[in-house]
Amino acid sequence: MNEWVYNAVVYQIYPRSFKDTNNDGIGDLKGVIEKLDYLQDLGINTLWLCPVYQSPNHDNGYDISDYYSILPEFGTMEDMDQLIAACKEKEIRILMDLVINHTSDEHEWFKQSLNPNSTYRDFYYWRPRKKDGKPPNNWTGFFGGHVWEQPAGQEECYLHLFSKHQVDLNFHNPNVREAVKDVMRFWLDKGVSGFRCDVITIINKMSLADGKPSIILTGREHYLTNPGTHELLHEFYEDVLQHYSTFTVGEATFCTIPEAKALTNQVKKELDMVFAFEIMESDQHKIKWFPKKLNRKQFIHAIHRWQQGIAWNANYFENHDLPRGLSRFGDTTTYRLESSKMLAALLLTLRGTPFIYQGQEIGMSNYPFLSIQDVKDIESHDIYQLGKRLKIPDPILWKMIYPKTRDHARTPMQWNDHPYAGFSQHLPWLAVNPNYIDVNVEQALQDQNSVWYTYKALIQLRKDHLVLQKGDYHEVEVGNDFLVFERRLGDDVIRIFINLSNQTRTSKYRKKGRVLYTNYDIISLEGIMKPYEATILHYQKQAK
Ligand code: TEU
Ligand code: CA
Repeated sequence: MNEWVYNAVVYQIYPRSFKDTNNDGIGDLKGVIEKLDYLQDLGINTLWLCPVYQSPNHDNGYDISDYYSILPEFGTMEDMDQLIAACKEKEIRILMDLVINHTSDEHEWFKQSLNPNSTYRDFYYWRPRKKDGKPPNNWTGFFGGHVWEQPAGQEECYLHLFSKHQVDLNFHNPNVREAVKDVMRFWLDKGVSGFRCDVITIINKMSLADGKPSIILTGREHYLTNPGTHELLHEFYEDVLQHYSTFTVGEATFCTIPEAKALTNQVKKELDMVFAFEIMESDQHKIKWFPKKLNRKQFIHAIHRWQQGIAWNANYFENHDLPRGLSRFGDTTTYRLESSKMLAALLLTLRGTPFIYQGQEIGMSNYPFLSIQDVKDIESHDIYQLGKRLKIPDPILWKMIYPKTRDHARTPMQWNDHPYAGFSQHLPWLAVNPNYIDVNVEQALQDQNSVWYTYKALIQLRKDHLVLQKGDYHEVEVGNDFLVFERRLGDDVIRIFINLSNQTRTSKYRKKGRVLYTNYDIISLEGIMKPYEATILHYQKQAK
């Protein structure tokens, strides 16, 4: 891992919802440029930009039709160049979203591949139906339903693990691998510093045989992380990444600790780190559409296991695919402030790279959507359609979809209390959370006690204390709904108390050392923690 990656603090931008400068209701690149001072003030030094490439937008940019141009709604390549230059000046690195498992069905490669004799045919997986007329295999997809589509006039079907507008690329074809490497080089040459690699653990399909029937993703044993995935990632490293000073984080669906270890092995050189999913499953029965009450023990133990299990984690509590972290792991009523700050303290003291999702720094929370009509996301709609086909009654279906619809995270960024939260002067593409009157950046900046200042202070704290960047993780006490741990580097020790419950909790250990941060005015220096308390202390190992 490159040295600078150790102190990266990443801020994820979902451009569509960040800042609209030409008042068409859609965020744009100029909006990102406009807010760079704001981001610099917060202290972050790396941006992850969700896809801004040309796209018909069936999945908000995760269906790319041209990797070499910018979606006009977001601006132009000149805007992108300007953003790269402006970031460089501020010493902010940019990570692009590398979506290579699939392209849009409007990508030129795919259009060419419609001709069975084209050299592009083999860029994708085209297969005939089975003799009995059934699809080529029994796999099921991420957005529900089967994964084969037979376009009108075609003899064969193509594979799509996501929507039918997202066609899976065939990485067994060397031309696909070379084409993807060219895309990577193009962006690195432009001056970006690396990639967030979309669904990287599913890119290598070992075979297209029928899968073991399962309620989730039948067929996944044929493509989840396998030897070919490792070879492919290493090849990207050898041929492209090692020639630049890069940062790579892979989105690792269904990834176990041993797999994450292998994917981030510093000797084998594949990825720097991965986004694991396990911690995010603590309020669902494995599948996100089967929600349950947050199991705090499960949450804490998963964090603990991943901290102990792998050398370097990509830490996050929310992103553009998840509901808001505060709504899931905190308290949006009585302890809104305390619990938002507690989550900030946990995120920024765990070992690994912290990823902050836009709006998290002001404590944005879930949107009170009332029905599927309020939601725009293709995933929610595809799942809704599947539910209808399965004859699930509407109220039950909505109870399954509401808690996890990705649109919770995608509502416009709340900049101030003006109409549309200062995001735009035009009706935004997705509704603004009504809480913008109280929860907005302008208000946060005026209040020294706001969540925003906790993020700022803790980002600074990481910069000031090398132990928070490089120190090891040590268990002190792993409770059912609290966690006490230490980061250690040489004689430097930082001890962190995190209470994830809305009750007072008592650790067997005391708050040893000098208080660097706490989210209450008055705290006990014994092991007693107030509801959602977060306290960070510093001491030297040898000092008494
Ligand atoms: O997400 C893939 C993924 O595994 C899930 O998080 C997905 O969003 C879904 O919720 C599974 O139920 C990535 C992107 O982050 C997502 O926005 C895209 O829709 C998807 O890949 C396809 O490119
Ligand atoms: Ca705009």
